[in-house]
Amino acid sequence: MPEDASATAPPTPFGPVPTAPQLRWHALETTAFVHFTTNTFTGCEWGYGDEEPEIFEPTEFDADETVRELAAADMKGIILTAKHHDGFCLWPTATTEHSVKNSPWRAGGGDVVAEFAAACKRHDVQFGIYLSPWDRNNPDYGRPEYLEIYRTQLRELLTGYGPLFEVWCDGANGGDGHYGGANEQRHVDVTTYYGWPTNWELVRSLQPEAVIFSDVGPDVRWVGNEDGIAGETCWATYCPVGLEGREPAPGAIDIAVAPVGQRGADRWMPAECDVSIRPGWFWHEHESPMGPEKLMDVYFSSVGRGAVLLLGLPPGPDGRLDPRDVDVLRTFTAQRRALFETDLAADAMISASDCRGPGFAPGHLVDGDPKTYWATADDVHEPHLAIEFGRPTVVSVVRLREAVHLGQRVDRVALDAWADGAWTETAAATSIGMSRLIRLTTPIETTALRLRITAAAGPALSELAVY
Ligand code: FUL
Repeated sequence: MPEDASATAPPTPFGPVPTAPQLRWHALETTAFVHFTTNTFTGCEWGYGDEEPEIFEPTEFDADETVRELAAADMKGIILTAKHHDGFCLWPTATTEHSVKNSPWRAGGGDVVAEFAAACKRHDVQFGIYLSPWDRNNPDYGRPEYLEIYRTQLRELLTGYGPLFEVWCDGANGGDGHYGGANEQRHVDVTTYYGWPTNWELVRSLQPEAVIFSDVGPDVRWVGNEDGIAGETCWATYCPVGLEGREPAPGAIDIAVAPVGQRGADRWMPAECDVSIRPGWFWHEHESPMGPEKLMDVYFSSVGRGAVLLLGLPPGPDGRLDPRDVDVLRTFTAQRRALFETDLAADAMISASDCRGPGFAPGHLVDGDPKTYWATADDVHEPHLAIEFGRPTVVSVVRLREAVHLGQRVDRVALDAWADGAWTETAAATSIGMSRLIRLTTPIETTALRLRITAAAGPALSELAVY
């Protein structure tokens, strides 16, 4: 073996690392959540389960138009509520009469899930499903029999609609409901009733490429709020904490831990930020979307902290996205693209205080290739990078990405700007992971930046971009 061969070997992974489906999911960054059911027609957020299927009549529904709009806003994946808590199924399931097959829409011959799946395929957008475990319509809900029904529904969705990128397991369980006319309270033990390990085995066997989302993963964790805000520190490593010393389960976790995760936890379970563009998840006539500036803040506090954004965009009763929501989405998209149009680091001189060897040069930080990365020797824990622009340059955002297939190695970074012959610390951040956007409160003008890194294991960064 030549003497320097070991010096150019890639770093050994540090701690847990993402699986291939998790890596693909990370790369999506922005995804959309489509909430659509009888609630769209009744004005409810949580339908009781006694809605007549006749009310589901989205006369101008066109999945292609919706998906095209979302794809144009860089939504790389779409998750559809195939069944929400009211139990109304958007596909003609064999398990219940409470579905599109008894609605006037497409004369009972329609399948919203199929139309979305096909439109996603056409527009090169990944497709995922939400299937509410809580079912306020089903007479068997709360009894063991319901589990078979739920699993049959899951199986229908997992086998009938092509590849799914994500299966979304909700933790909400409200208690009262129609339940086939019983109109009563039904409480379940969320830690045991749903038999989650069995359900997830079903997903694994039928859709091995999909990630499973819930409060406890196993692949993607709920961020712990519906505001689109990951922790300022947000580790991709996480071990869910249960309530009152009990096992954690969907619907029963300590939500204070979820936004932050834990450094040193033994699972890679990154955060997903689900937030609706509107106050509610479903369309309501008198509600308005958040503004584009707020949406930009949400982008920075989710994607900018290593999470994936799952943005709720609900169709109205005509089946189409609300023009007001579309306006916000388009403005936000244009502003975001303008902000990230020119990477000022691409033409700068980048140097590093240490380099692992050939193949790991700092030039990989700006080569636009997510597979290449700059890495240091194993025993280097506090290296720095210098970015020289060669002329005064206005900087407002810095983006960093770790080579996450090697784990989350960096503990902290500090960003210095060159001013009046000295370095001045301008910003600092903790967890990096898949993406970290450092947004300066006020843009600065400088000729050079320096990034000081503190890392638990020799860092491996795949990107440093400056805007
Ligand atoms: C929650 C549900 O109760 C809401 O209605 C919505 O679907 C949201 C995404 O998840 O737990």
